[in-house]
Amino acid sequence: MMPDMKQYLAGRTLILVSNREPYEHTAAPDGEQGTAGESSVQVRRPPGGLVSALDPTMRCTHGTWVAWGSGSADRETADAEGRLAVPPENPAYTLRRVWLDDADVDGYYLGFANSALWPLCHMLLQHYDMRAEYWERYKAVNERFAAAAADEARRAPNAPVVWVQDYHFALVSAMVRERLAGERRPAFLHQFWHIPFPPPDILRLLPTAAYSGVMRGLLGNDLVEFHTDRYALNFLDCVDEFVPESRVDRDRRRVVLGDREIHAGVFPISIDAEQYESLARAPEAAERARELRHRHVPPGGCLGVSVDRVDYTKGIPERLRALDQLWTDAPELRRKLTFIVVATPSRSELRSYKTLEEEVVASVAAINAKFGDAEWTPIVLLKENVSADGLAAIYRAGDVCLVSSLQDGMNLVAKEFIACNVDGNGVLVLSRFTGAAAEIDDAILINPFHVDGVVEGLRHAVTMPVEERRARMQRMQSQLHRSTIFDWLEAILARVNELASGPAELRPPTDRPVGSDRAMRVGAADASAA
Ligand code: ADQ
Repeated sequence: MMPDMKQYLAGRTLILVSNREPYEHTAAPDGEQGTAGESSVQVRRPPGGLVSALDPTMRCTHGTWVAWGSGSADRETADAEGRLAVPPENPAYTLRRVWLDDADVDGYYLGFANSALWPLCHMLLQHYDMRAEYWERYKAVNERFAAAAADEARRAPNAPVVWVQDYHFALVSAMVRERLAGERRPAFLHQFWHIPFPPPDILRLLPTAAYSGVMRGLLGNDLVEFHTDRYALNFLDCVDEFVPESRVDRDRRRVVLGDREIHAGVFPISIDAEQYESLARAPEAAERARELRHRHVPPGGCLGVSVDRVDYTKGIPERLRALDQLWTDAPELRRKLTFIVVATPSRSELRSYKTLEEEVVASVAAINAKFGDAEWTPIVLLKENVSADGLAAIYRAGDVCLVSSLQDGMNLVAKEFIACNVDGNGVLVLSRFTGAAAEIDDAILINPFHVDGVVEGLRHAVTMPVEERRARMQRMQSQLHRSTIFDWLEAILARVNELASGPAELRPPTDRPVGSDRAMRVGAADASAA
């Protein structure tokens, strides 16, 4: 359940910076234009756990969310500064849109973020592609977001807490800090890094200016948050190596740089477990799950499921290779084990992603031709974006969920499967190179680079006695319900509150609301609620 976030902010104003926006306005396609006077603009809420957890936080804390205005009707629905009140039906906070042109998207988003940082952080070097232009655009776009965030910090009625999301904005916090230098109310700056953080030998494959810029940019934060301790330690190793004037204290997960302290924290992200569970328990999901099994699984058979964006980090070809080998080595599992593979295209503008999509389609067709027959299709490939209740039904139908990421910051699919396994006897086969593997004790861990090991893991899963499956799933579910997305949020904001309040002698001159009386009263009420 959503905790009361206001108490953790203790009267501070939250300014969130992310690439994706929580509300996107799009012009309706031509055929759907309303008649004169009717709005032809639609509001879309991008799916995803992060937006669903952060939007209620923003609603109750009334801050500002700075994000890329990517919708076709975003400009016409915002003011000259890109600001608008959201949610549209019941405004509670400000969305500040930052505009990007095609060259920005190519250089900053598809370029430096997704062709350089993404493959390096996942240590998949064969996909690394770096150009000077990417870095230049990345700096320029980060500067634009920093300018917007700093402007919002100045406008904030209370002392600002700026929370930057992810690898798209490695430079933003240092830029905001510089822009706000000398302000009466210092901002507290922190950043969540959603993907793995690589060791120094990998990060140094960037040009010197870029790896040094990334590390110095991140040190603009007061706190940098990771999913696992391994990523936090890699970060500290990179600081040690690339920022020689800093002092790294690994035991306390801390860096001293000049007169500042920068903390590295471990906060494994999670999902709204109750919501997924209730979606899976709904009668429609039960019906859809029955239907899926009836259509695809021979009587007495077993259903495996997997769900991913098509991304080379997710190990989809490796998974298909393992299934091919499994049905080759274990003919008794033909016509017994069916797999539903949900693989939705993403970042298709990049050639490596497009090639991967084609490879997945071709491999599935080859496997189906090799083992399938008129009555049985071994792999059912779903390429569409599936709604949350549709996904819940697929997870519910599955006896086995296979997550074969080559590297993955956390992997939320593993947690969604656990939440939706309402019959309580599913088995999770999980890559040991996911953040989730550091947290979930009762999955069958596999190395996706090692086909024989994946085959072995799958055989173990499909032959596991029901009592063992139930016992493992029950433990995984209790663990998940003790650590949801709200616990994640609460833990981070509690840590921010602790660090931002700091020792009394170091507290900012005014931690109290400035400006209007109304802001003063809100701050006072919030503090007393804590
Ligand atoms: P992603 O790489 O996107 O996230 P993941 O954590 O698995 O990976 O989250 C994907 C989300 O998209 C899940 O909620 C899943 O249900 C959904 N999804 C996938 N395919 C879908 C489809 N066809 N239709 C609808 N929904 C679909 C990044 C990092 C991860 C980290 C998260 C959160 O790469 O390691 O866990 O951020 O920090």
